[in-house]
Amino acid sequence: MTGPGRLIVVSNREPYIHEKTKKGIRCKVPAGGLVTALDPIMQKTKGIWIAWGSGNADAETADEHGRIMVPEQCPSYTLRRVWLNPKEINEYYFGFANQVIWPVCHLFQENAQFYRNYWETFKKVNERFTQAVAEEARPDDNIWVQDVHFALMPAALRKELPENNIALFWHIPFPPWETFSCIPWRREILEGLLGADLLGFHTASYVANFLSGIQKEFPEAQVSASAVRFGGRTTRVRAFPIGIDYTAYRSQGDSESIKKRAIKMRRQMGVKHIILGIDRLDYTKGILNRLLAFERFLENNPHYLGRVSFIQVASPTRSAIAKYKDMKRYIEETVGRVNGRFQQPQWTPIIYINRHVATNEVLTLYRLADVAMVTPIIDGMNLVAKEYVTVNDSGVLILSEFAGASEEMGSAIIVNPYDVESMAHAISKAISMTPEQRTRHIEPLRQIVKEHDIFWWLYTFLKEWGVTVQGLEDLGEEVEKGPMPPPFIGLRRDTL
Ligand code: ADQ
Repeated sequence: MTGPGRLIVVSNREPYIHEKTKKGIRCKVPAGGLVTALDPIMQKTKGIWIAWGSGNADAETADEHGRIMVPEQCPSYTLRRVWLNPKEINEYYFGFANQVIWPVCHLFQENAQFYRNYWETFKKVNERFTQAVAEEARPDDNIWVQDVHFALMPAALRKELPENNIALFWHIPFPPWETFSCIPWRREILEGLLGADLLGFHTASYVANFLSGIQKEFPEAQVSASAVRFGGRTTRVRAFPIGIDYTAYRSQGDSESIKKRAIKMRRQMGVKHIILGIDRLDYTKGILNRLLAFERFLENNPHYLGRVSFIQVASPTRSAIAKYKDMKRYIEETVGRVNGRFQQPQWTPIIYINRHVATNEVLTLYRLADVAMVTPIIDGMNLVAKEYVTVNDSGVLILSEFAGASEEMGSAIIVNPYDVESMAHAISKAISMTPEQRTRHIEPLRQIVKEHDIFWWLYTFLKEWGVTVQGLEDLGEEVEKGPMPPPFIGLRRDTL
């Protein structure tokens, strides 16, 4: 154990974005699992978060070094923004991260574009972020790199800052080697990752895929079940299933205002059963097959016509990329076709919301929905599954066997997201469960989320890393005691 030092987090997405609006500059919190998970932690540790300054008012709200204290109402940690020009955004973010690593790791190689300029800019941006960390870091700081965008940073940081503790958490699946090896620059990516002291993945199977890939690419490496010895140093590799801020979701979801909103919405909708899907509009999330399953369910169960509605919230994401545009079009055509086929004057089968919704609305929908369908084609973890069972007391979770969450939440109704017919059956099964069956179904799931919340994730990761972090010295004790009290405005997302 060393330290306690500060925690420096590096991620692509910043936790607070300043945008110009007609009403002046507004601060918003972006959708996405990573920010949702790490902001409460940073509020406790008061460290530094280094990220791409992506808002059009980011520069004018930060100082000359790109620094700003956040959150606005309760400044508790430093956000250091790194600036990228349009070419870099296009080639590093939309290009390499989202059209090379993302599709390949989600087994959609056919969606990948292996352009050399994407790779060159990816390297350049990784160097730029490495320099930003070097400017901020003290020798006892613990540098925790987040996600695939900075796969090259652990090795680069190791060269630049040999004394610091360095770790990386990979938030998406790590695919079998046969798939990963199609990336022409796979060797450099793996070498970059092996600069870390500790590498975290969501599940044991991603760890196994990674380790077997290392063995194939570097036959000289010594690979055990949880470590790689290569180039004279050791990198530990382990699964840490990410959780949510359970206490914050539970208490806010249980508030009177959310309960009232849910009751009002149900009355307005006038249906007996409500099914929910909430995702970023990504081809990995399985939205299309889920809608087809709902259509098949209506076809097979005409007595439910007029009595069940499906709410699909799909927040726009990466919409400049052709595959995302295509997916959006297919989904919207399907919504139109299914509604056109079944709609009645007083009843809409699929309610489709194509925008980012505020936290209060998300919580209301979780509270309201009798069934949540979390059916990605493949997903690193999927936090929606965990949020839903936390907020809803008597709902049913239909969960894809290919979401990382299914490793822990195996008592959900598990489905194969490619199998539309069986998903339609899962819907019938879920909505015909009695209130007692639902409560029996959801309670153990909630218990798992409660025990393995975000602070448990953090604690286990830091413990394995062997570091102690300023502000988190009592974390072990608090984790043992159970879920923690909610941090200040821990859940405020896009509501300012
Ligand atoms: P994401 O792919 O972004 O994260 P996920 O884990 O589902 O996916 O988290 C999405 C978050 O955004 C949730 O907190 C959800 O409530 C919120 N959200 C989604 N749609 C929204 C909408 N329309 N409006 C408002 N909020 C919305 C990546 C990986 C995941 C992994 C996380 C964390 O792809 O597999 O679980 O990182 O590691």
